[in-house]
Amino acid sequence: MAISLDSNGPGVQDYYCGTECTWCDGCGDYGIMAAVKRALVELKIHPHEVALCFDIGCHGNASDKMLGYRIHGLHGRIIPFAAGAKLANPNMPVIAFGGDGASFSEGVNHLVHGIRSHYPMTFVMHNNANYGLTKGQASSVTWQNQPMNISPNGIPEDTLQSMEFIFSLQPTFVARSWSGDIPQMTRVLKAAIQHRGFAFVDILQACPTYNKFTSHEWLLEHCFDANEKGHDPSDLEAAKKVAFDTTDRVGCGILYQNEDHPTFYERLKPREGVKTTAVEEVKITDVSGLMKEFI
Ligand SMILES: Cc1ncc(C[n+]2csc(CCOP(=O)(O)OP(=O)(O)O)c2C)c(N)n1
Repeated sequence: MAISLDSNGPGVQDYYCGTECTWCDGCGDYGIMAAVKRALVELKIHPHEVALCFDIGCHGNASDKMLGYRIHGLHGRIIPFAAGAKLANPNMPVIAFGGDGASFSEGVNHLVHGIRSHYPMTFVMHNNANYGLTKGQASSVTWQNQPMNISPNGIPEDTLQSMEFIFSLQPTFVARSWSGDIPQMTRVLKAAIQHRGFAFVDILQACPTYNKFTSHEWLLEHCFDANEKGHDPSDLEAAKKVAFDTTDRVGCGILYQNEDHPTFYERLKPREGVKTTAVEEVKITDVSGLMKEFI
């Protein structure tokens, strides 16, 4: 990743966008996006140097609430958009944002292939454990027995064990944080942005309007910083233990990090030794002859 070493890095104000926020009072999206801006500023990345790719959902409305090169995709499809941007211009940091609905239902296939492809990008999952934008339906990570809109008696399905699922895909970077802890999210996001492969960042997000079971207060009480308690992110087995066991407390921080695995781009034989990026190789091609064949 080519991060600007300009000592005159941006300030948070450089990411400021005047569009009015429409998130509910107390929504975790405010804290998450504050941490994203802080991470970018601390890494001295200017708005014109980063691609910010937003899925559809409450979180996706951040696409017009901070500056940067921004894409607002289709529900569940932001990972392929973001991967395409990164492969076209590997020098540019690419951050994709998606909800738990998009990530574990509509776009779960893309999450699977994003992780196993080792696309060099960051994926931030705004995990409010429900479908926020469409007014609080259960997602696959909603707790069972929780009355939600459309399922007032609780969901009949099992709740997805999301971290077991993520670790089954042999990821190289897994972190968890929560929307009330801006310093921790900032630290985690900085490491994720600098990771050379696919960085999966699960942010447990307060949703005061629809999620009544993991509220800001619940998260404050249950989340702890596993790294501060001595968790070593290079230890895969220890990482799984912290990630899976959330019975009493929820371990946060950088859970697993492996910088030794090659990325998708590094495995692409045709790009070996090529100094230009795909985006620099774009040229105008005359297709009129080809079109004539169809007339
Ligand atoms: C393929 C597709 N399915 C469903 C929808 C309708 N839809 C738009 S936003 C949304 C909920 C988003 O939930 P989530 O991804 O968890 O994000 P949140 O709003 O909670 O941030 C749904 C179901 C859609 N736009 N496209």
